[in-house]
Formats: sequence, structure tokens, C-alpha cells
Amino acid sequence: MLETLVIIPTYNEIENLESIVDRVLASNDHTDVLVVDDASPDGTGDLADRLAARHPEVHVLHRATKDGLGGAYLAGFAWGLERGYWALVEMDADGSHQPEQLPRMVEQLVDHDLVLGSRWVPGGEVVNWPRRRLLLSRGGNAYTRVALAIDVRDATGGYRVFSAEALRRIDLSRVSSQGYCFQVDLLWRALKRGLRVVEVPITFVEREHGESKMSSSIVVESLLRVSVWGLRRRIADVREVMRHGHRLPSVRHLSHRVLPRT
Ligand SMILES: Nc1nc2c(ncn2[C@@H]2O[C@H](COP(=O)(O)OP(=O)(O)OP(=O)(O)O)[C@@H](O)[C@H]2O)c(=O)[nH]1
Ligand SMILES: [Mg+2]
Repeated sequence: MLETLVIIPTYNEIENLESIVDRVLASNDHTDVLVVDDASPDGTGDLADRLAARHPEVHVLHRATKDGLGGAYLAGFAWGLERGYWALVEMDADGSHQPEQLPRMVEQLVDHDLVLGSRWVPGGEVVNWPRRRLLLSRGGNAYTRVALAIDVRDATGGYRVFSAEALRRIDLSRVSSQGYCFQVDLLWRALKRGLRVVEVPITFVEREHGESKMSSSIVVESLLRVSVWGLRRRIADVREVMRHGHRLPSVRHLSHRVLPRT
């Protein structure tokens, strides 16, 4: 049977973890959960161990110190690839990503390599975000689209499904970005390799419990790195024209399409 692994990174999510794990298991068949906890001081790691003792589908990876969302996902991907999962999912612990919307995303792996849960395609929505966060997300995505010359509407979202094959083709050993930038980094690598990417509308709900780990340094990291990647691509393009008389294949039109909401 082809199994899916939902990777949930946690740092101080004790109020949210049990509910999200229960919802994943209730709404998804043939699906395991891997909690990647960075020694949360609030005891999230112990709760994860208790959930694993209760449900054979739940596994836990304990890391010694808080080392960022990107590092937690890379450790989770390595764990899942080693064990032969077919689909690997990124999902926040805070209830922002609805586990009930996952089956429709996983279905898309039949003819795609990377499925992006998208807030900014028709049918996608955000519930309970302050205006400041809406502006930040829309502005960040608009800048990313222009800088990288891509069509993806939600390049920074953290609700995604990768095929195992897609993760093997992305050179994960060279990814060092954190925060939102980690998401753009993986997407950019996938597009450059010609992987088939699709956006599926999702309903993103602001967390009710616990604290966001978003910070201004995450935004600055993203802005700088995206600018550098865009610049590098343009320089590579000019070189290609000078050497071979034509541009690099357009990443914009390679393989991205938006799925309508049903
Ligand atoms: N293991 C691990 N998990 C983390 C770390 N930082 C954040 N997380 C988890 O990553 C997920 C997303 O973090 P949030 O704080 O919700 O950040 P966000 O979703 O980018 O920001 P908001 O939109 O404000 O919620 C949550 O499940 C966090 O617990 C970290 O350093 N290590
Ligand atoms: Mg969140």
C-alpha cells in the first residue's frame, strides 16, 4: 500500500498537537504522522510520545535544540524517505492547515510532483488574519513572483505534498533557508528541475492557541535570498543568450497550473 507521511514540526504546541494529530488520522487513510519536536520547553515532545504510544501511526523525532522550521522538515524528509513513504506532507501544528483538505491535495500526486496548498488562488481563503499579516503575505508573494518571474500565487505557504521522487530530485543537502524562505527555496528548486507543480485552494485559519514564531528576521532572510536567486537566474539567462543564442527554458511556463475548487 502507498503510504503518506504527514510531518508536523513543533515548538511549544502543547495546546494544539493532540487535536491536529486526531484530525489527520480521522480524515486520511493510509497515513502516518511524524512529529518533529525541538525540545519544546512546554512538554510538547512528551505529549507526542504519549500520542505515539496510543496510535501506531504516530512517530516522533526529538531534536536536542530549537533549530528552525527548515531544519526540522529536512530531518523529517530524511526519516520518511528512508522508510519508503510515497507522499510526504508539510503541515503546521497550530491548526492553520486543515487536515480534512489533505485527501484532495494528495490525489493530485497522480500527475504532479509537488502540490501547494494555496491561499491566493480562486477558492483559497484566509480566516482571522489581521490586515498586517494579509498585506505581508500578499506583498511577499507579489515580490517573489516578480523577482523569480514565476506564476505561483502562494509560494510561501507551508501546507504542501511532495512525492518521494520529487524530494529525491531536489538537492536537499544544499537547502539552508529557514522560515518562509525555506518554502520558496524548495519550490524554486522544484520549478528549476522541471517538476510538475499544482496549486490547490485551501482555507488557512489563524492559530487560536500558542504563539507564532514569525519574526522580522524571517521576512528579511526571505527578501534577500529571493532577490539573489532572481538576479542569478537573470545573469544565467544573459550568459545562455551570449553562448547559445537563446534563453534558458522559462521557469514561468514549465509546469505550474492552478486547480479550480470543486
Ligand atoms: N521543530 C520545530 N518546529 C518549529 C520551529 N519553529 C516553528 N516551528 C513549528 O512550525 C509550524 C509553523 O510555525 P508558526 O509559529 O505557526 O509560524 P507560521 O505558521 O510561519 O506563522 P504564523 O502564520 O504566524 O502562524 C508550527 O507547527 C511551529 O510549532 C522550530 O524551530 N523547530
Ligand atoms: Mg502558524
